Amino acid sequence: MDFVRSPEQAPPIPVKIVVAGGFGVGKTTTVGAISEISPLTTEAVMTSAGVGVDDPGQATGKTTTTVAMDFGCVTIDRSLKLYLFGTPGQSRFGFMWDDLSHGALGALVVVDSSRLDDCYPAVDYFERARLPFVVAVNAFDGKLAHDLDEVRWALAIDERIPVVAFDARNRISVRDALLVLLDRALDDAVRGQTAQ
Ligand SMILES: Nc1nc2c(ncn2[C@@H]2O[C@H](COP(=O)(O)OP(=O)(O)OP(=O)(O)O)[C@@H](O)[C@H]2O)c(=O)[nH]1
Ligand SMILES: [Mg+2]
Repeated sequence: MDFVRSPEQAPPIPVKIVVAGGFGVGKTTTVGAISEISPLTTEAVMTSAGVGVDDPGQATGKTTTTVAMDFGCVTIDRSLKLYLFGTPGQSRFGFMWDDLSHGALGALVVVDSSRLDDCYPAVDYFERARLPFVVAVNAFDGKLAHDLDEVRWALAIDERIPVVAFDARNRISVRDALLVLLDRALDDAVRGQTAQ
């Protein structure tokens, strides 16, 4: 009997991806929209103690917040399966980001274009972490408060970092944003190899 697996039978390569961003930008929504398993979430009800501290912006119906992480997964093709780790957005949980990013191939940094000042720390974090990332601007209700060039300028995003618009509630739109990230990570890896 032959116990050697053919490439078609080999299990997909697991790849860790972080879905990060400021408070209430749509990270949990993003993971939930694409995950092929019921996503693991750690939502806690927001209390009045957060009023004036946590501004959910356009997400005025928001009643819960992530306090540890979101987890989901999606098979891209026979050779690749993504494991998605969503971060908490509130800055007081920032200490979790190092652990959640450990071993990740890259990050999808979700941005709400109407609250750019809340989104800068996430962009800054991944620039310093030297992890490939893509800035994904969540078009709440199909509209962007600023166009993509303005977002790039306001957040001082390097021209080599892709900035894309997407809809966190739409599976295909999330998939497309993740494919841009995979492309970007592959580019980085190839560039790193040729520089050696
Ligand atoms: N209308 C609209 N609502 C959205 C969209 N994306 C997210 N929401 C809503 O916005 C709220 C916040 O989304 P979440 O996915 O919880 O945001 P988050 O970034 O995970 O929030 P934290 O974990 O608290 O930082 C939820 O009530 C969503 O239903 C969108 O594209 N359009
Ligand atoms: Mg969340």
